[in-house]
Amino acid sequence: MRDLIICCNWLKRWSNHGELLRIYCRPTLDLDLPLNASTDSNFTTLHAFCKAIAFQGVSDHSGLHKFSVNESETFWGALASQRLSWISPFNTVQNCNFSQGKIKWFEGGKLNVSVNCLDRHVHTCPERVALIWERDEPGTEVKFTYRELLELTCRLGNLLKRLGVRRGDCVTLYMPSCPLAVASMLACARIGAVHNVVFAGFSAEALADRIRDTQSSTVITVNQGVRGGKVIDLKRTVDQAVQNCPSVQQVLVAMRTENSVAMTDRDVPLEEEMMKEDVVCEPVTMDSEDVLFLLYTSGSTGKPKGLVHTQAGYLLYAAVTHRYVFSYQDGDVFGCMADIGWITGHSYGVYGPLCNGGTTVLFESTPVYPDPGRYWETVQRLGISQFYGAPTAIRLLLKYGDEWVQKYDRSCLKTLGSVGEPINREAWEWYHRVVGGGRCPVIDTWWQTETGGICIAPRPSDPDAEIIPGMAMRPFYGIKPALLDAKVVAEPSGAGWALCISMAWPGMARTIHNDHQRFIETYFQPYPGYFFTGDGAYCSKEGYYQIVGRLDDVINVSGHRLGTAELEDVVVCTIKCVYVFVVLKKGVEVQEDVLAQQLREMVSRNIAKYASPDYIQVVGRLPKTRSGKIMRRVLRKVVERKTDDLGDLSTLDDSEAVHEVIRVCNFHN
Ligand code: 6R9
Repeated sequence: MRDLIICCNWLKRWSNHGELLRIYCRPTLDLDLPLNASTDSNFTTLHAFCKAIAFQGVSDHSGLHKFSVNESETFWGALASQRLSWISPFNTVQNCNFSQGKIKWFEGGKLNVSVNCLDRHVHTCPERVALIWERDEPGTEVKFTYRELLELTCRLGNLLKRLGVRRGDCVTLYMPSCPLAVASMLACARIGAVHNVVFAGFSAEALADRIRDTQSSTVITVNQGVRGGKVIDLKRTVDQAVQNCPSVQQVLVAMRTENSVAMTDRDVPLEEEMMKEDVVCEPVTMDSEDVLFLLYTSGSTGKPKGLVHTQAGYLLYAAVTHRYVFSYQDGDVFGCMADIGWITGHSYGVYGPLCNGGTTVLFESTPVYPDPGRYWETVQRLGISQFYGAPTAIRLLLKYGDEWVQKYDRSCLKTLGSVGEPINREAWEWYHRVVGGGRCPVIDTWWQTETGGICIAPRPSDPDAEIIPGMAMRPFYGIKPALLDAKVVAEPSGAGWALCISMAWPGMARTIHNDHQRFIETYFQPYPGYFFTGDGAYCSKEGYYQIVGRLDDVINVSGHRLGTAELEDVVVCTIKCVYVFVVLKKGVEVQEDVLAQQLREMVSRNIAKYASPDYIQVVGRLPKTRSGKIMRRVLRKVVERKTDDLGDLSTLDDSEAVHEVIRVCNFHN
């Protein structure tokens, strides 16, 4: 059914309180818009939306995409008024100016994010499961309904208020993915505080840097974390960190394990104090552009950037992308494997699914604990419908072979998502063929902490539209990418063009905490009039995007710029001139010179002779960030012998991996 059908007596129906207005715009978008006539002052926007769609004859994905960028205000205005619950409606849809780095959406609107994620679902479906906490120990998951999560959030909100946390204050969380962490995020949102989640694997110094930058007076943590069967003393790390953070007045400590920890005067036993609080906590009325959270991300130089996201635009964008990119339906179980310490955990572990009234999985473990079948055993046991993981994990698991996947029933899976890095062809094919049994679309989603939500992905689109392995494919509604390269060469080569976005969207970051100038310089000055992503990309003549990787991972070989993803697709890893690092599959033994010969031939054949590797180095593992991205800029410094200038390593997962690479490189050269 390609024609637009607007379910027709909508004009008659819209005034019925709570009535659903359905706009069927098959096969791409199926908007269920709950209309509330008494509060809907934006009816005119919606009216314009319907008229415009009908008038423009939108009948497929590309038509709707065009509409969303040409009529961006109408598009986002209608979605915002209908998909969020407002305390008072907004006056303007957007007010943005890239050259000033000014990004404002839905000004004048008032709402509370926790009400949008909890209360409104408690009214309609209190016993629906909101969270499934997939604890480290398989088979011990704990479920929380919307009613329970609201109660937990309210108790925590009241506790924070009792401890003196006020609207606008920043609370730092250093916790693993767990219901108390989600409730803490939502409790901040409820009382108007700002949360700053720091991945609970960062060092005491990295944590201290982030606490100091935010001037948090309150930190929330757990006594110990449990991951991959190992116990990690998180409270001890917090103790070390706060020694150098004079702003911190109190540390709330939840008990993840039964082991007691030393408590000081500053420490507050979280569960005990929380249970003294009421299960009702009045939500604070927030402006659309008040800050919701800060999240730090490292740059290749300088100190980490605290990106700022605000209330309405972020929430709307997370919810809409969650629903349409993954085709999330009521009753589905959404399995985002990312930790809440990353933007992926924020947008698709917490805010997107909860805003949509969905059921979301909080995964505490690792892909290989207690064995490499963990993900698929979890899929079977929890009935996960959408599995959202990272290429680094997929590459790791494929090394162990297909049996670990095939042991488990994956018939509940509908969609497989990928995020964080380019997914090379081998991993893509394995994910599709073995994990999804050839049945589930693989959705490679490109986005960043800065973008707040997914910007390029194969879906939504016509359900039978093609998906090309290794390509993120199509811009999301309201996203208008531009490929520019005014700087280095006129023609794209190797690394592709600089991927920019030419107009604002609701989910984008608003500034860098305490450094608006850096925000402007980093994102808006390199290409005036555009948001610069820092990534390189190609676009095919069909308009499909392929992300090549960070432009700072680009290498220049004999005057040719080479992108890392392209080489990696052939051999799976590279560095300057070209220096290839190879990690062998488990149990594989090969003679290194034979391997080197084969790899050189493969690259010459599949890319070009000039790209053929000069050095090939087998290593046990690669330096990666804690979210699994290979730190190529660090590899480059190692082979350039600049090991005393490795840049910001605060996101490095395991510094031993760098030392190992340094050792083998020195040994061989
Ligand atoms: C969501 C997230 C952002 C950087 C981004 C890019 C890389 C993310 C990707 C991808 C190729 C994809 N990236 N998704 N590269 N294909 N599907 O990862 O945010 O941690 O801020 O990293 O990750 O280089 O610029 P963040």
